[in-house]
Amino acid sequence: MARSGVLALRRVMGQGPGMSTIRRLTKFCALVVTGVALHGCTERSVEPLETFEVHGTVVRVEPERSSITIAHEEIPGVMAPMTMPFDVPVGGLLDGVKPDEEIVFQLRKQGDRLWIDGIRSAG
Ligand SMILES: [Cu+2]
Repeated sequence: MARSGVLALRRVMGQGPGMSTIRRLTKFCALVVTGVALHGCTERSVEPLETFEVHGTVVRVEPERSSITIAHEEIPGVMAPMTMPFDVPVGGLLDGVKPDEEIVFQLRKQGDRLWIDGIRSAG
């Protein structure tokens, strides 16, 4: 289907696209973009957003990668105690956070996605 689409596109380009062809292509692209966007939204909203307050010790802070590695305690129903990196998409959350610091962090889970959107010192 993609292949025939490319062939059709080539044929159109070869003839030199008329105004109506360009309009049709624009409409088609808009539909595809909208479809992808709606699909993405639907998929995301199906997964429940879960929140966990987790205790851990900071191992590594990498603001340039929006990442923090934490030796964390058990997260019931999610995972056993371990040391692992977490995404921290919210800017500024890693400011002042240092290795060996004891923290309580707010972990968000939606489907397979995990990220941290809150960090405070446990001391
Ligand atoms: Cu883990």
